[in-house]
Amino acid sequence: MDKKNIEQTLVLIKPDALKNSLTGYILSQLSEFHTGLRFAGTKIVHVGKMLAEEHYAEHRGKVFFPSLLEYIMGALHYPDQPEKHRVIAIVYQGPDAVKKIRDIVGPTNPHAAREQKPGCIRALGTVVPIKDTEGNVIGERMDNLIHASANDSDAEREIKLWFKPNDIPPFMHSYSTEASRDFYFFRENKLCTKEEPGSRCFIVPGETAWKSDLETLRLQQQGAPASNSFESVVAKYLINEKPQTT
Ligand code: 3AN
Repeated sequence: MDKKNIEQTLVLIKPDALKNSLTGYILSQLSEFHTGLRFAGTKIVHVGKMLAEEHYAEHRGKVFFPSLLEYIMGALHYPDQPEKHRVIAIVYQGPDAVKKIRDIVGPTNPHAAREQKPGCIRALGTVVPIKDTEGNVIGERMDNLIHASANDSDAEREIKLWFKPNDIPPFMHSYSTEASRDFYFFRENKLCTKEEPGSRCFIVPGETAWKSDLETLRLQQQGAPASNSFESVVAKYLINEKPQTT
């Protein structure tokens, strides 16, 4: 298969879309009939803080960042119902996957979406003021229903953040994988290569992992700088795991 045909993109159907029962509408807009793209992976994810922070890493430090985390974690739309804190994560695959999906999704700001691209998915979103503890408006949050990767390198980073290789059928892998030769554990969000009290194993020998993740872990072990963070590797292995009690 040539590279063009295996182009992939990540879509997240966010908590506001789930709350407003827009899942069916969104899936229909993005269906193979409309886009020529196929599902390569899909999962329901209870989004933890580490995954949320890694997904939105480029917005760290911005005024809307804390609110963005609460939004994707489901805490804003379902404050008293943690069982409903989830998003639907989907990998679509096919020619021009990134551009085709972004076109249907529309501009980031729902107000701009309504003006510039009536009919796009984000035209159904809302803009919500962010207030400080005194009630002063300090920014705005865009509840725009859906995330879609902005370009090929974001798609690769995001798909590897949300999905393990074996969440995707083997003939639909777009990124290099490698069988691990080692055990990897973490404890209190730190990497360890031996089992310790309270540690959790997340990769075992023979397990197929993203090659870039294993490279990051090897560099981390050597104390050498890696281009990806340890958190970006481990977050996907924590998806839908109960928080550690030890
Ligand atoms: P997009 O989702 O269109 O790729 P990004 O990646 O720039 O946009 O931003 C990710 C998310 O962060 C957006 N979906 C939106 O919810 C939020 N966001 C981005 N820029 C702003 C902003 N200036 N004010 C408030 N929220 C923003």
